[in-house]
Amino acid sequence: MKAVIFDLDGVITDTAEYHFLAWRRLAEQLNIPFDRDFNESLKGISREESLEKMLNHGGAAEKYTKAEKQNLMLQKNRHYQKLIQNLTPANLLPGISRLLCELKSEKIKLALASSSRNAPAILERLGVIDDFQAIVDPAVLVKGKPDPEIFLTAAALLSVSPAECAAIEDAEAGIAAIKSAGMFAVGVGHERSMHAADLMVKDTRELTFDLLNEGWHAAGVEAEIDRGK
Ligand code: B16
Ligand code: MG
Repeated sequence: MKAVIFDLDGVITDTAEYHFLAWRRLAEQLNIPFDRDFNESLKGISREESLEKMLNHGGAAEKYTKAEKQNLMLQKNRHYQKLIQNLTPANLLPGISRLLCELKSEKIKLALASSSRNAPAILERLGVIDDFQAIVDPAVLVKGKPDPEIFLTAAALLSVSPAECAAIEDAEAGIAAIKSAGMFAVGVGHERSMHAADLMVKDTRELTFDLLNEGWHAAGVEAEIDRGK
């Protein structure tokens, strides 16, 4: 394991909650039903796709022009940016600060693969931006998660091969992206949405270098058994 690639929302910090609040506010305005269960399906996917899903869910897919949709996304993002304004290092999820320190002292390279265009500002506020050697700019990607492009781009920016990377995600679309990138997938959250991960934890406080390293080696042994070695 030469590199660890992190998702942001739901892994490094709980901005997933702020996305939920901002989308719910927009949904209420548009009279679209919106609950935490539905919100799960928006995790990890882009702003544009999230809006489309939400409008479909409310039977309003054809109701808005392109320009109106741009405006709806702007409204959501403005509210979201207000909510994230007060983030501080205290908003790192439990165990993440320790994990970043452990990975740095093991000389593991770190990259960020977040679909959020607000990611650099968030890392800055959390005080960890300098820990990352690479941050993928989601604006340059052709396809979002579950496509592997974002994780493959992160590996390329770090000059490591995908097989040398582990990546941590809290969204089903993210785990699918990691697996199709040919990387070791670490899932944080409920078994229901994380079943495809190679290693699963319920909570970020369980994430340590030792756990990742052991999981990595165990998966390597299984892969060798699968190949009949
Ligand atoms: P923004 P991640 C994702 O971040 C969020 O999970 C998803 O809910 C959001 O729609 C997406 O970023 C885009 O975010 O509107 O800030 O550009 O989980 O990939 O770190
Ligand atoms: Mg996430």
